[in-house]
Amino acid sequence: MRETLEKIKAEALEALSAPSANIEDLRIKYLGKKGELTAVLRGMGKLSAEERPVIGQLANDIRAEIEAKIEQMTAERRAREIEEKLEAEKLDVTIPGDKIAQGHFHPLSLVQRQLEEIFLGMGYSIVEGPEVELDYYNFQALNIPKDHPARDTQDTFYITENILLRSQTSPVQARTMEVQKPPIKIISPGRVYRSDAVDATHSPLFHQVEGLVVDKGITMGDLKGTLEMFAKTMFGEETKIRFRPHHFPFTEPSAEVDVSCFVCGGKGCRLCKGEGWIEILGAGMVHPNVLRMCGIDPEIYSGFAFGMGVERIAMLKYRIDDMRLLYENDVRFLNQF
Ligand code: 2U9
Repeated sequence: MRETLEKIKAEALEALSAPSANIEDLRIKYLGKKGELTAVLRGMGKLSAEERPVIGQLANDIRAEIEAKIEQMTAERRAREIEEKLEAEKLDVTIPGDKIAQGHFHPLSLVQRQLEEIFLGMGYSIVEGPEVELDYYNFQALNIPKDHPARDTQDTFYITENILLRSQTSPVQARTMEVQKPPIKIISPGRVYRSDAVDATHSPLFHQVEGLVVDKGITMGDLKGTLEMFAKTMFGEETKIRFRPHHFPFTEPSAEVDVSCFVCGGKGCRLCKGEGWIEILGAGMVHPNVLRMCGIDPEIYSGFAFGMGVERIAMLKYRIDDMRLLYENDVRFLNQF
């Protein structure tokens, strides 16, 4: 019996030493309930009283040795697995990272945000409204009835006879006056549409920022002070402004407003075409008809309004000579901003 036990031990230890050994199968084979060692122990009844404890001890020692070998092999195998995994997943944190291409604001967004920033700083609120508008708010409430010639210069896209794509952001301000009592101090930035052919200075879709202030005692002086402040912040402290008389149906009196050329300071250069002045916006005192139609009594309140094209300001600021560049999304152009 001793020889059988020694043979089991030798065989088990050798089998467990093989690199490809299935340790669990071998554990069952040698130590399991139906295993070889158990089978030997079952035959111990036939042994003499003297031999039994000796063989019993030997069997226990062999079991302990095989168990120890199993434990050792399992630990070695686990350690090897961890090592292999670490090797396979090796990470060099000192390798320079991959650069992720970073986006940035479009030049039109940059200018629109700068305009918003300036007027927010003067206490204005930003109001937005629908791009698909009623003819009423886009034209009629702004003193441009159905047969008015100003409809030609603001020809837009009609969805039905009375629904259109707004040709200016003024309808947002008309809507605001209807629901809000003065004092009103708002700007309305956004997309507008006109049925213009595309060229270097025209596009059927462009962007405006318009402003409106309505309160008791608002005068042309307030308008001039506001636009002067705006021009100095936008184009530089030395900038001057100039009002030229004009006509808009929704303001009276009305003016086109120029800034002194921020390139030559007024001497005349290529940008200002030798004029020394650059037209940047239109403005005026809100027409009493407009106030009345929007539910505000022109006997009590007065107001001023102004409007400017975001594309025009962006083109001047960044010396862009063709408006189409702003819409083509060519990254060679956009990367410059
Ligand atoms: C209300 C009343 C009056 C907004 C104004 C202008 C003058 C103007 C143009 C500038 C270049 C449009 O983008 S552009 O083609 N705008 O000249 N806009 S006054 O007047 C208003 C607005 C709202 C209720």
